[in-house]
Amino acid sequence: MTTFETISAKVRAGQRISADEALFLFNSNDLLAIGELAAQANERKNGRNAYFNVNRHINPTNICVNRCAFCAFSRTAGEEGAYTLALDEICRRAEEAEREGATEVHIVGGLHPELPFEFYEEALAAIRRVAPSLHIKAFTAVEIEYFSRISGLSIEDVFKRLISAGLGSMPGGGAEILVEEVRQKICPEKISGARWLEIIRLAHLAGLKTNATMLYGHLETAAERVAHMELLRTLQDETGGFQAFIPLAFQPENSDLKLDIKGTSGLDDMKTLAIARIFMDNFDHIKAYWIMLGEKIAQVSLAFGVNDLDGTVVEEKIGHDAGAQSPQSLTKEGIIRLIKKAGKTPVERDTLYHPIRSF
Ligand code: V47
Ligand code: SF4
Repeated sequence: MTTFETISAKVRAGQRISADEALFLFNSNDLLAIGELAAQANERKNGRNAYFNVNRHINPTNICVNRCAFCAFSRTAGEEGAYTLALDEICRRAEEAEREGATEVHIVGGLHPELPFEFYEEALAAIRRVAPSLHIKAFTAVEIEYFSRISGLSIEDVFKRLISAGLGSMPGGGAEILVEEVRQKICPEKISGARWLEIIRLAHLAGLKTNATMLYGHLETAAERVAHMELLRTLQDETGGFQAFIPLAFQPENSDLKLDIKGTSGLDDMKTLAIARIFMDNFDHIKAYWIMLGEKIAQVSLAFGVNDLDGTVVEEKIGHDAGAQSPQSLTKEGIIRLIKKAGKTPVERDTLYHPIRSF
């Protein structure tokens, strides 16, 4: 019979817990016990260190042919608020980021009906020219699949071309919930969960590190969250190409998902992050994305198994278009203060988790 004690004994012995055991934890309200277990699992991997990076997000366009029901960021071409950045503007933002001490640009956007694949290739090459020290973390598996469709290139060739233009790694977006039944309700136009996993597998085979996200707090069940995490854990066993797992708390404003919810609760956020740490035993990093969680929840999560707070971001659109109440940007000093007050050692990292400096 599953009890908290049997799960706890496994985790303390460094053994993997099953999907049923993870579900047992979701059904428990003993947040402190779950958090303590997650904190131990994290400390074994990361000691007292908590990572952050200095980065800037750039979203080249919000025009998207998909229009996922949960997404308040996307627009149809011609709709009010639709935009596409010119290459010059993308370069200006990257240059400014480098000048202000960023080590990374994080680039994701909508699936634009007219921009050719070469636009994205040129954007990477241009960023590399104007800001050569920046690591370019760009494009979700959903965008990569779209590039293959619009260019007629294979996924492998899309990766080859983007890597030679300057792509350094990939963020973890587009995963949402990988279980098809949920996916059909929240983003029916998007590539399937199986296809998302396949493209990420090909990214790892091409030598790219990626992250993985999970959009939670809409109409998925706890069992579906666990199934999502299990699919990622299985792929990680195979490739080892994932760096961080990032649960993204759903922001409900301005979305077409007509749910009677006001966003996730602090308890659910904390439990989800802690269970992710315990269950995803082959992921080194569990990231609390402070943009969606708010600074306070993100800070407290450092005591519940989290070891990464993402970055300075500078300008955030996806969460804020959906009503996120967090600021657009945190300064490096702000993140350092937040981590220190939580009793951890702030470590600035580069995109690939090489430490740059401890504070
Ligand atoms: O895939 C869209 C999510 C993702 C909403 O890899 C929403 O380091 C909440 O993936 N409420 C894009 N979430 C952002 C993303 C990300 C962010 C930070 C770091 C990394 C990383 C990746 O944003 C989308 C989708 O899952 N999203 N709408 C919403 N209303
Ligand atoms: Fe487009 Fe991505 Fe928004 Fe879906 S989540 S509508 S694919 S920008």
